[in-house]
Amino acid sequence: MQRIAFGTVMAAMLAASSTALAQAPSWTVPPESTRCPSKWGANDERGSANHMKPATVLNTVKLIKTGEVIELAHVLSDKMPFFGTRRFDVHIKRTFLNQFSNMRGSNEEIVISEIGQVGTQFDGFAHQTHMNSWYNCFKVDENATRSGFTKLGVHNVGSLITRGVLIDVAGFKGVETLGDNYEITVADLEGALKKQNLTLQAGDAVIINTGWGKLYGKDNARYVKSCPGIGVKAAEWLVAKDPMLIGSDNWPVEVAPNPDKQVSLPVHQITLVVNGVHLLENLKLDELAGKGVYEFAFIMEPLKIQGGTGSTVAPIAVR
Ligand code: UVW
Repeated sequence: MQRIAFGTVMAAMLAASSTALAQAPSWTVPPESTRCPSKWGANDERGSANHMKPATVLNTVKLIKTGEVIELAHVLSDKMPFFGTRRFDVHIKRTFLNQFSNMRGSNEEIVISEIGQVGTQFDGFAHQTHMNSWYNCFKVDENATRSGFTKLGVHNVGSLITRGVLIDVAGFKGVETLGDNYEITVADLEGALKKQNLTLQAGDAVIINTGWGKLYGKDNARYVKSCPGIGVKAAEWLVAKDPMLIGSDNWPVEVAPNPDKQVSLPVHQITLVVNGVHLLENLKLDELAGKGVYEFAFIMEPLKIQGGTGSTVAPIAVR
């Protein structure tokens, strides 16, 4: 009788612990005690943008040899893929043809949109949280006003001019486009960099080509339904290289949905919240990858949206 009871209890305990194991999420946000203060200082709001210094600019311009400029932004229009309820509508205003002798005409437009998080877009640190807590443990509810966030606003970021490195993972794998929810591994990043004969340096703008951008504006439904990209391990590997930003030709930079169904866009938190590293999404990389431009001068400035979470941007690569 006693043996049966003991066996039953053991079986129940094993079942409970294996259920708990099966349910443990693959990644959890580190506690504030370990992620704050930021390595950039207790009151720092700039995070990885602290890499932007006069010496960074001087080193970057040394990479310009031919003067060729390659644009990395998609055109802003209502044909873009949108995440959720985001939109971008242009309404032309043919305002007047004035009656002076020179008959000067004038046109303008009203754009109904959000401009922080549409198109080729830069993510500032106010964009993502862990509950009420941002990068460097600033608190959302203490800094939210009707006219913008009073901490971590994108207007503080300024010009970003640094060495750009394209990691062409699609090229390395010999495909036009990685699979619909392929998680890029550390081995993929290392392999592509080795093939390109490059290593990462602190302060780089690291740009990852997945090939997913080929769907942009062509099959928007598939583009936003899922995407290939980096997962937790590759993100942690990249963050340890201390980049100025991490960008890609997909909508969240990271693989989506995450292979672990219990977590939602964890790379957003690893970069923006935990480590203060900016993200750059929906890049247009076909020309850069097509021409095999792996190292270049990266130049961009987010819009100065007071207290904004991000900015639509038009970065360029110059070589
Ligand atoms: C979210 O806002 C969740 O995504 P993204 O930064 O990719 O636009």
